[in-house]
Amino acid sequence: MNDGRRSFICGAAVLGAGLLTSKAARGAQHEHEQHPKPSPQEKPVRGATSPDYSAAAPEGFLPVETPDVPKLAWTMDNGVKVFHLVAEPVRREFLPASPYGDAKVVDCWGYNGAMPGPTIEVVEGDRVRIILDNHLPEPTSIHWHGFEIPVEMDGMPGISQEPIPPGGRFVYEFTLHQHGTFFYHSHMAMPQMLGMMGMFIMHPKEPHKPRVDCDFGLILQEWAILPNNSVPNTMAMEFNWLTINGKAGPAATPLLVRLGERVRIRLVNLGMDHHPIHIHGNTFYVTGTEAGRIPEAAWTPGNTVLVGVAQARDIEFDARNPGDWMLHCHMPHHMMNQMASLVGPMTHSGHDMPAGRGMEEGMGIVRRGNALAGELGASLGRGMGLAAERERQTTNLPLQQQEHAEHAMPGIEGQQREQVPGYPQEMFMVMDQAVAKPENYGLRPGWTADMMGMMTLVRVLPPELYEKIMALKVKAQKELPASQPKPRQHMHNS
Ligand SMILES: [Cu+2]
Repeated sequence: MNDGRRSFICGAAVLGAGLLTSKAARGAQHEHEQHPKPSPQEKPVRGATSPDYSAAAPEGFLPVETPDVPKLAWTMDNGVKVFHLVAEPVRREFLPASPYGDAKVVDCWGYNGAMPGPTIEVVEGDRVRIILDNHLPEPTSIHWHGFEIPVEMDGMPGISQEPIPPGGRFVYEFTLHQHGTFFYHSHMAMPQMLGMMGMFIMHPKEPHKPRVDCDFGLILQEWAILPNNSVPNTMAMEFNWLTINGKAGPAATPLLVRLGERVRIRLVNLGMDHHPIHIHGNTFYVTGTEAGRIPEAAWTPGNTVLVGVAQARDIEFDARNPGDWMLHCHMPHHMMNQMASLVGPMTHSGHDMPAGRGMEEGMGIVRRGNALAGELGASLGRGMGLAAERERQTTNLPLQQQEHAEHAMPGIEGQQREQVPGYPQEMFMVMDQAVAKPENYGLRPGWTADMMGMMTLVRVLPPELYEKIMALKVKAQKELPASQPKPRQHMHNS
């Protein structure tokens, strides 16, 4: 019944039955892609993705780390870099199981078993061939977003190529003269909202200056997923799950930086909303867009950068301030998992959710009446507070949160407290154990409490702690062969 961190109630029948029952904590279920990089002699194989950031990076270039997303390995054929993508359904765990509920596993579409699709890394001037096999039940193609390539390679079904039928294959081949943060995606709108996209990094031949010591890539996505449902509603206009590289906070793997290093973070947005991405404790410069490098004279300082739909933004900063700094979208509703605004009012208002009405209405699907009708829509999310008088002074939180809120206000206790309009509003769910991994070592106990939605951490670590975590990663890697990225190697950077 608990369908993620923010539990919905799915009907009056379940209101009293077990909503408050905590499930036993389960171990974190990390996903491990085990695809070794093929040797140059081998033909590309399906799912030939490498979890080792350095293995699939062009030699001599600082690999771009895309936490929680594998890299796509390639083979060389007569001077052409050959990649192999398979479009297919992918089940993705947004959030592991925790005492608050089951794992949130979502039926997405992606590439090579990954959602977002594996990161492709090439160098300006490369000639690349991308073999695309369609293992989806419907036609597809790939659009290379912003690439200046011949139109017949543009991946526009109907316009520049025949749609690739289920079971079919299309071979894209082009020479790349650009550099920067790019991405690839299906040009069908609905499949985009199921996750069909991936990052495509083009390193410049000549490294940018000043050079960076670490380079990260993050893909921002949003999802509308009904309670107890695993398939995103691609037609909904309101979103209740927000992810970075396919993980919702606190499951997103933090970005590890050694104190004093220069950092680049590449942000890509392909969804329905813009995302003002904010970092704590550091001032960055915006150094690139989806079309490549911005001349230094035009860099603008900031701590929040608006990443619009279909845009990419590169930010860079010198990590001089030690600490575990939040990096997150600042849209308040993008800092939540499984928006719970529907549950509190219904339970607090003294009116059980009427039998026979589902939560679909809460996502904007009104099956009868109008969206603001008091007997229907208003209590179900869209018109919150607009129609039904009885809901105006009630909270937004699910029952388990209401029970959890125990902070006393001087002079206001018990029932009195419950009469404070809006009470309670705080949302805390501690799930440190569920997301335990080397990258989270040393974080303050309870750090997961307020990590939700489109949110991760940039950990600027003193050398000792940095080395300790790298050692833990190596140890974890040995225990789970080929499943964890290796520590970053210092190379030429770009
Ligand atoms: Cu956002």
